[in-house]
Amino acid sequence: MVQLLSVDGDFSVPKEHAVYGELIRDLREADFLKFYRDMARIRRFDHEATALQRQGQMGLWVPAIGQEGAQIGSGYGVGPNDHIFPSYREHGVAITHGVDLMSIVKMYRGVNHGGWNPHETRFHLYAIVLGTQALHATGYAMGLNFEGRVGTGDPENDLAVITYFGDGATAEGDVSEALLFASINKTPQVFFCQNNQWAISSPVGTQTTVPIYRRGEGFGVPGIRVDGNDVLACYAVTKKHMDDARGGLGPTLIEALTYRIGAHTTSDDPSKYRDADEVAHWEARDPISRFEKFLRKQGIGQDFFDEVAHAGDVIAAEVREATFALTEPALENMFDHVYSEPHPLVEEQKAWLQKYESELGGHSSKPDDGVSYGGTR
Ligand SMILES: Cc1ncc(C[n+]2csc(CCOP(=O)(O)OP(=O)(O)O)c2C)c(N)n1
Repeated sequence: MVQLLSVDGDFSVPKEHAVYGELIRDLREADFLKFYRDMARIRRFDHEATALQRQGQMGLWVPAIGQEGAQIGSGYGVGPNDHIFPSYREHGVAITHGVDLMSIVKMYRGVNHGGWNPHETRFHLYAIVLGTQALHATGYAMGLNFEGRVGTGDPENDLAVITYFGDGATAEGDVSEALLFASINKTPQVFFCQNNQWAISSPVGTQTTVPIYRRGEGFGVPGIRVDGNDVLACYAVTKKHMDDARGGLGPTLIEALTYRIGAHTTSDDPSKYRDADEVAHWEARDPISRFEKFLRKQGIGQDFFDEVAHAGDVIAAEVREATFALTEPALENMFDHVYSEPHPLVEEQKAWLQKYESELGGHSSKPDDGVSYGGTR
């Protein structure tokens, strides 16, 4: 397993992982501070979103607490033009590629169509159906091969694709099919599995009998395991294998060993199926406090941590205020983007609902959900 930061925040590079260590040596203090700021920001947002769901402001919230190291580290390891195919928990990765926090809130409130424009962000829409995004990513990566966007050495031209999924999703046929097609077609692609140990109430041992990073071997996709609570290792391993993929060396499966500290979603009570001792074990390996120890050892003072805590309070207040100000979207929105061309059945259903609503006295809506869908949808 690649680990560059000990639980006590000491940085060291084992000889066999020198290639990853070199990538960290290229980073500056500003990069380290950015990693910390973003991990803290997304955790503060996560707590606020959970509170908003409890107050009835969102239908559901999916917390990513404990997985910030895997998400922020890997997110920054992805190149600026690469494409990202996430599952529904990748809020940390989302902010490393410019997705606005309120877009995520709106999606879980159910007032927009998925949240953001993948054409602008290259961060594709959250996949709720487990494993489908692995196939979408492989298909996209096959297209990059087809268009000659791989291995030319031109940084403006070459691209790679990353897909995120959980340990439970590896038991879906879609992930196996995606690995096979990636291998056969030598796609420019990374499969990034966050093994957070649980698929709702099913422990990882019920999904696989071999370590997840080895699950690609039979398909011809090499794998590597990284400490998912070590933001630096996650950055370096992702960057290395995305760079290799862009350069034409084919796909890699990365397993980030981490832990879902919170509930699966706000509809779940994990105390029903797992021990408090297990949670405490992983809380002691928290990615944010580990990185804080590292930064303090680098001489970063209390002022910085105070500033980040204050920024978190400001963001939480802004998100809260913006959520309270949300209005219902226009009724037509749920019909308008189902097909790219008008469809008679959809038109009929829309007309029926409009008539029904008008009989009830009208639908109080705002004609814009705040998302620009661009020209590619
Ligand atoms: C095809 C499919 N089957 C079942 C579900 C219901 N479901 C939602 S999340 C989940 C567990 C997923 O666990 P994992 O892949 O480990 O990801 P995590 O939620 O832990 O991030 C299940 C079974 C689904 N969304 N899609």
